[in-house]
Amino acid sequence: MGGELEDIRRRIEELRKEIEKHDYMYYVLDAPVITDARYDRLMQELLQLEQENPALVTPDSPTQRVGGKPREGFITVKHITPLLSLGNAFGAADLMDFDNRVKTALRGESYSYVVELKIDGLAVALTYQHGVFARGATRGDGENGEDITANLKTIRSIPLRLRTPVEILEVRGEVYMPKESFLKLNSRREERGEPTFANPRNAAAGSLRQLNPGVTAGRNLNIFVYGVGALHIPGQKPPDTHHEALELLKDLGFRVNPHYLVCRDIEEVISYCAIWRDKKSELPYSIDGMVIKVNSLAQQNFLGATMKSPRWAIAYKYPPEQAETTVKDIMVSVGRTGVITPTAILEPVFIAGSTVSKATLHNEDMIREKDVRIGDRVIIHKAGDVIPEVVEVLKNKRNGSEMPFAMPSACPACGAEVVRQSGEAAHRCTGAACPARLLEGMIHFASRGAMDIAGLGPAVITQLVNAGLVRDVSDIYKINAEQLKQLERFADKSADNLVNAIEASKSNPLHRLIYALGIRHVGERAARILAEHYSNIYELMDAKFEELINIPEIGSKIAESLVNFMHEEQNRRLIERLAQSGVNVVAEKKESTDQSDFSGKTVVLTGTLSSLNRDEAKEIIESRGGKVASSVSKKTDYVIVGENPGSKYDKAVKLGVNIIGEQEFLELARK
Ligand code: 1X8
Repeated sequence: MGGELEDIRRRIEELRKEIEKHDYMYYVLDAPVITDARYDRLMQELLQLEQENPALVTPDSPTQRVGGKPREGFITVKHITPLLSLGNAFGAADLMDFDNRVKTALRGESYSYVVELKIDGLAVALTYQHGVFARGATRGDGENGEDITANLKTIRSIPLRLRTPVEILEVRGEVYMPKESFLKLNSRREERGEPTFANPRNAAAGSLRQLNPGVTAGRNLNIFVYGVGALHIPGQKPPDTHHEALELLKDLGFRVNPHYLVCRDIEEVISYCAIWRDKKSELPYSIDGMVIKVNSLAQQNFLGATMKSPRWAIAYKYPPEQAETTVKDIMVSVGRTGVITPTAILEPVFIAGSTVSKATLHNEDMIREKDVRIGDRVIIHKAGDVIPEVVEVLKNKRNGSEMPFAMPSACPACGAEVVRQSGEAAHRCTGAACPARLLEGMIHFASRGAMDIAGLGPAVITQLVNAGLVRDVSDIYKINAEQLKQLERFADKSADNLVNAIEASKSNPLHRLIYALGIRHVGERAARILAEHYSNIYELMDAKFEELINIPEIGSKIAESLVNFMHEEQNRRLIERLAQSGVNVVAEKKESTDQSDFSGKTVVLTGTLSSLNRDEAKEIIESRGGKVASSVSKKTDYVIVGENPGSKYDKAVKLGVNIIGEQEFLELARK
């Protein structure tokens, strides 16, 4: 059957070439020639063939861009040739000085320059062996960087194979995040209550430093390649100039920024830099200046480098664009996680390509540090060319009418008390029924670790909120099937199922309710501990700080947050309403719903557990009278899920089998 395998091999190669071509067209040239659907079909066919013939999978296959597993950390690697940093020029005079140094050193030889955009991202070095992408590293300290190969492979404009196989090649480039992707990423993070990135550069850095390449893959990073380290192409004349090197990089399949210009003298350089100072805000990515390089590679070589930077290149840094305006007001808004953010309302000014009428003030400390007052004249800029910020207050322009600002003590959305917990910069609304936090709070309430109401996911919750059926989580228990059936996409059966699931959640053990309330810092484990310590929710509502911190594993952060939460009247009323609807608020005496051992139970393990191996887990289960099975069925009692679970996990979800994590498993085993 060798012929058949040969056919498969040939087809795989054909598909890879085809996919590479389209990746190149789409990601490097920005000129796609086939539809997404056709591209997906090619990829599907390749994936299938590789799955059936694992021996034919190679690391340079387009299927391997996001194949990597999460790692523990990054390995340090030494660069073949060090990545130097550039000297800086801040104006035309500095450029003239640079030109004079070059002129003197070259003793009357003629020379030219190449001027390129200076991308505001992270420098990386890519190494190719025999034409295959072998390693990618961060700049690090210039001598040694971190091996981030798996993360770089997710960037589709980085070729995994060169269009001409070269024995050894090292190229340099700048990885960046487009402005638009950055804004989208930040708003997604804001919605989820995760900290946002200050600028696209930090976002790119954070994305490249991910231990899980799957996360990097979702971040829409891109690269411009701008330099060659080591290069030898057999039978081909090496480039004489940087300009030729850029052309060669393009031929090899790299994404090279198109806006470079060969200049005959420094005057041309200066006027090209001036052009981009005015046009840079039109670019879909941030640049922080221009890079000027002596064109001839022989002359570059001759000029050499100092300890820190090459003598043949310099970075021309644009002054950050700033504008002066007036703070008309300071407003606060409540995010979906309850964080209260102050924003300066500005007299509109044009800056870096757009009119700005608001600037984030981040938090109280920042306002205090800069002493921003309503009525102040201020200087603003755009962090990373994107996010408007107050740089400084022009205090000498004050006339005494300016008003200092204080964070509100009551939430502007619901009136609940606003607190700033020790060690945190943010103020937060403590109201669990705050309308600004409603959606997020409700999604958490119904989620798996919490009240675990099947069928009440984010989409349905959004529908319920929009239809005005729920104003806080206690309203969930007032919904009836008739109301649900009025909603779009609700059939009789699904409405009945949801009502049943809601009803069933009333008898959840107390720890689930405590966790479901979404009290900051009170996770599943803390909720369990609290539920074991108190006999009902009322005791917890009146618990004092000193009492709470004396409970093992309950620290001051949790205690402070709990006391704040229970202190808020609307939260107490919410708990009261839940209790009145029949939600269980009483702790069980010694576990009734959770099994105390595994006797007679069938258990399936999937994924990697962090604290014990498979055999050890099996031993624990068997020693407690349980049986470990290899596949999930309706008869399975528990599926224990570790890191990177396989299809067994999906199956368990589908069949509604009890899924428990490592922590919970160990707790059960301890009983
Ligand atoms: C840094 C950068 C260079 C270029 C573009 N963007 C950068 N951030 C370029 O050469 N086009 S060169 C460079 C460096 O050598 N440190």
